[in-house]
Amino acid sequence: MKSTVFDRQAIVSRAPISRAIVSRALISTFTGIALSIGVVSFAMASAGHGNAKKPTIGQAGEEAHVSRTIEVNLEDNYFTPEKIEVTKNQTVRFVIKNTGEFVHEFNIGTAAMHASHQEEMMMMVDHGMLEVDKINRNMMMDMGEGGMMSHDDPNSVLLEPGETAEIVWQFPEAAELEFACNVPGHYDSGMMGELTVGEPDHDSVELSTE
Ligand SMILES: [Cu+2]
Repeated sequence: MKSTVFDRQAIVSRAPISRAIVSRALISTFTGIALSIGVVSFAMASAGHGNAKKPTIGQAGEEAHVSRTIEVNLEDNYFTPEKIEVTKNQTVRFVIKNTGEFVHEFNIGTAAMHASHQEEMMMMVDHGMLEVDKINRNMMMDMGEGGMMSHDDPNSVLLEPGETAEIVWQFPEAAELEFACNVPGHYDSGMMGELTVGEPDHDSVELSTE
């Protein structure tokens, strides 16, 4: 389908900042607080996962099978759109833009996966790899702590302000998933949304994400 045509140049170039500076400062302060609270709360969040059957979140899809493109903006600290509905067996291209002032993540997973990834992200902060508005990518590979000190899982991207990335993802089964930002403090302040993988007969979901 050619109906969704993107202006590539517009996507790549940094989006204009439109929100008030005053509210920025407030958000900044709040995130600082949330970040320190995050240290305490993520350990609790990780304590309770284990026995539920894991839905299959899917896998990296092939470019040739993309039938749908969804644009996702990462803002401070929420997503636009707030929820996403896709169809079983669909291969979706997510075009992800960080239009906020902070580092944000787009991650496809279950609630339990996000809880556990939040611990890894907290360690990245502890090791100085992740700052509020900066990713020190050169530090990611050489930490030697069980190989979890890189951020290269195919189901997620971590972006600095102004950066853009794409994920092509195939959803093999109906499931209730979540897309989330696991930067410490962000998930808890609301930076997550429902990602519903529906059965294919619901043709109308094709048009519902805008
Ligand atoms: Cu975030």
